[in-house]
Amino acid sequence: MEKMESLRGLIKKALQASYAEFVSLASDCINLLASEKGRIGKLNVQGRLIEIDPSGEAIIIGDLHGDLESLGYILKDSRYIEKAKTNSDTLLIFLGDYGDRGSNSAETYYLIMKLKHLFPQRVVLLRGNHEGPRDLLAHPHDLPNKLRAKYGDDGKILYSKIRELYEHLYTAVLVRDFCVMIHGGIPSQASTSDHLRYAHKMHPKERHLEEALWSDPSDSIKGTYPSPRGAGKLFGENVTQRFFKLMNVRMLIRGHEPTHEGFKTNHHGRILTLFSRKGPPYFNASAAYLQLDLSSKSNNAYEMVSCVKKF
Ligand SMILES: [Mn+2]
Repeated sequence: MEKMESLRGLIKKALQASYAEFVSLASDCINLLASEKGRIGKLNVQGRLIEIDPSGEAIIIGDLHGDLESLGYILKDSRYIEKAKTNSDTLLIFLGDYGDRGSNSAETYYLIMKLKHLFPQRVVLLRGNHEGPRDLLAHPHDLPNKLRAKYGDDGKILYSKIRELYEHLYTAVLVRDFCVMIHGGIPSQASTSDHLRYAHKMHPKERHLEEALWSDPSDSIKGTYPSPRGAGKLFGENVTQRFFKLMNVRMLIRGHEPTHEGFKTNHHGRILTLFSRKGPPYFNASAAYLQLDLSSKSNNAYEMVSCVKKF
């Protein structure tokens, strides 16, 4: 099979997968994630935190929200499938928010699970607020309707499987001495890295998970402020600095906010936001992904602009 055809083949499969294929992929993916603990290739898994050493390369993808076309573009442009097949150790890291809003939520889920299944040691799936815990799920949440429209009553079973998958998605990635990746923002009350690692177990008693999935940075406040989203918080630069000291990092890479250019910076470049989808309801001019050298000595996003791939 030609290399480029295999990406095309994967996308075709995502569009045409039967209920039986989809549900069995979801089960496999849940079992795979449930079994991940300790050292897996370059990944070191404890709780819902993945730690990696600052070496090698990563392709980092922000919110997709059902935009299969943009995901296909990123995989093609980054030559990710070819790299993964030829044993390169390039990581593919998704920052969460896979479904809802776009026209291909079901297919996007199929493809991200398929990638995890094909390259388990090289694909990381973070949890977004659209994959939140049962008491705190984002709206609009049209994934169940999309599954029902495509698979009929079987779509309901498929949806409950995907809800089960949410419980296994990761809260954060820590690249030691460099950066942390989280869907939304910083857990402002965290006083140890375990608060990130086990945020899923402490929820809803503690708000670490809620803030990780929902919060947004603000350049005009100190401390935290209630978020207009109704969950999570707005957090100022002093909160970011305190957390960076705790985690021994100098940058946060996140998704969660739509941006007109596909990316934006906050807190003097210490926070980089990626938005990797196009179309309604935001109609952003560009989307972007990040091709990052994990051994980078960059101190802020301004020094990483050449790694931001706009499309
Ligand atoms: Mn989000």
